[in-house]
Amino acid sequence: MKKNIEQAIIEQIQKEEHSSRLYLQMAIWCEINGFPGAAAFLYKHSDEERLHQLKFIHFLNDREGMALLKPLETPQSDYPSLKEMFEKILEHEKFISASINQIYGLTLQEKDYTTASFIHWFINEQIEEETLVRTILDKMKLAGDGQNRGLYLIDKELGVMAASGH
Ligand code: OFO
Repeated sequence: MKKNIEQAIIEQIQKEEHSSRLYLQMAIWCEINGFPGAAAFLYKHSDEERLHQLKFIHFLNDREGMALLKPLETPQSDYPSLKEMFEKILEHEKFISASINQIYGLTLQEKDYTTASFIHWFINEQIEEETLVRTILDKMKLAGDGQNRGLYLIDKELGVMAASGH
């Protein structure tokens, strides 16, 4: 595997690990702020990011590269509202999508079609994740800002989604 692709994957491993910790910290915020459904959803999402991280690690190691773990920044721990938290999630997922697309572009440039095929799974995964977060945000907008009953119902729904594997 070319060094520049290996390096891009190592950086992606760091981003996926950060995503996992970011959502873990968000889950903690939800749990102590009375949103048990959103907490369950985000604990689960955090686990999924860890699986993404591992997927990149195993791919790199299997392709005669070597995965490296890099330092991580401290995730944001406080949020003005549940809606603003989900806006942050969408912004973060868009950032991750851009990063995945960049790696894909690099694999094509280097004619590394094996890695391109591997990255394809993540391209589809990002479409799904962004759509899911947009749907949740649309529901929150419909419920209206600060509407306790609406938020209660959305929280409940997030709990159901987490239990059913969203
Ligand atoms: Fe790894 O998909 Fe979200 O960040």
